[in-house]
Amino acid sequence: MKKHFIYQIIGAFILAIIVGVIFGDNSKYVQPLGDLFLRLIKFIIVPLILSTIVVGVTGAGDVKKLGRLGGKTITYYLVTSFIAISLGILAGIIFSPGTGTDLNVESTTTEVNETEGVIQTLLNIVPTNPIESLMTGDMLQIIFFAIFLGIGITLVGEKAIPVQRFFDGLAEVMYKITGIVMKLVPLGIFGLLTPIVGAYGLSVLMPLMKLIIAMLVACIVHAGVVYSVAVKSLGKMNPLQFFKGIFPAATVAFSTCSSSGTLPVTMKNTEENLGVSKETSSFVLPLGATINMDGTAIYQGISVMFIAQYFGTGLTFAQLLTVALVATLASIGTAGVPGAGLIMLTMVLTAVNLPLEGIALIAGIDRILDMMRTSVNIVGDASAAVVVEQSERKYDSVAS
Ligand code: DAS
Repeated sequence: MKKHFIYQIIGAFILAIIVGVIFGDNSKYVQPLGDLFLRLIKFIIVPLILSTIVVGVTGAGDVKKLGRLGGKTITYYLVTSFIAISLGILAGIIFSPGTGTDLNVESTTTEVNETEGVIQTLLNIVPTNPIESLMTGDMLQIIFFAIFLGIGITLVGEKAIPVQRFFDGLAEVMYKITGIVMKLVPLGIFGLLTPIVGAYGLSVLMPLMKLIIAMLVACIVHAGVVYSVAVKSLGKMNPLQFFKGIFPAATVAFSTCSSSGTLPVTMKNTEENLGVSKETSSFVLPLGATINMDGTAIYQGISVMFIAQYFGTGLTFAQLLTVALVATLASIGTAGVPGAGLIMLTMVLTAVNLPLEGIALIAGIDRILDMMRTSVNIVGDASAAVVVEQSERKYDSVAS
């Protein structure tokens, strides 16, 4: 990652805060710059994810290696997500205010709409019409389709080489287009962040500062401890080199609040700065951007504890376990788009019979929490890519 690019990103952040504070609500006039950047990102996501996963799966070479790669990736994701949710619950217990705090929330009187159960969420991953999934941008279904397309190509072999070549070419084209779009990252950060700083200012954050601080501390502890230990012990990489290498993608995730939207940058940083092969990154990262969301898992844990305390509802151990399971699955089912975690929070609150009024409590500052959780989400994905890459290298050296 070129040094001046990082300085441009940091400069965009600082400028966004200055302009936001000075112009307040009027800073919304730079929003179109952010919207343009988000549209360009959305424009490349579907063909990029489809082609890179097919390339990642076929690149594995044989179904056996594919099974090994998938097994390691999913195991890593589930373990780190469970640690994240446990940390979120712990932070929620430590930081959430006593009952009857000074926040008064109008009852949202929203019916507890039937959130799709866990089973339905998992069933929805299987597309009934993959072309429709591509058109609607249903990430989990696109990933399912791409993985099976790759497995099919691998199993067919010779006859499917033209199909494999098509996706190899499409992936290269998408990488090139991504590189062009990425040059606009500083502009996008400025256009997205300035209106948020202008809208929220600093005063409105005061009453919910505890929740924001809890989220910040839990995210720093999770990323700083879990990912450092993982990349050092399993990835054989200096944690400082890891965090420096993934920093640009983390800033894009912070500004866009979209793991999927940040995916092109995550892949670029992971390959160019962290030395992960395209074969590993194009399998581990698109999958992670959609199903691995440690930041979201932390957010679910903290939010549930904050809401339970706020409404004076203690949670039994069994309910805490339910929160841990449902929040882990909720983070898997959360789409890599802004605000998706807040929607999934209804699933977790429902699972432990907590009032949905709690959503109104959090919605006001959700964008700020989303910035932190999305950054952790993509850093977690990158840590998985480093760990899986190292284990594959070790495997290859042993196998050869
Ligand atoms: N913003 C989502 C993402 O892109 C995470 C969330 O909303 O929880 O990862």
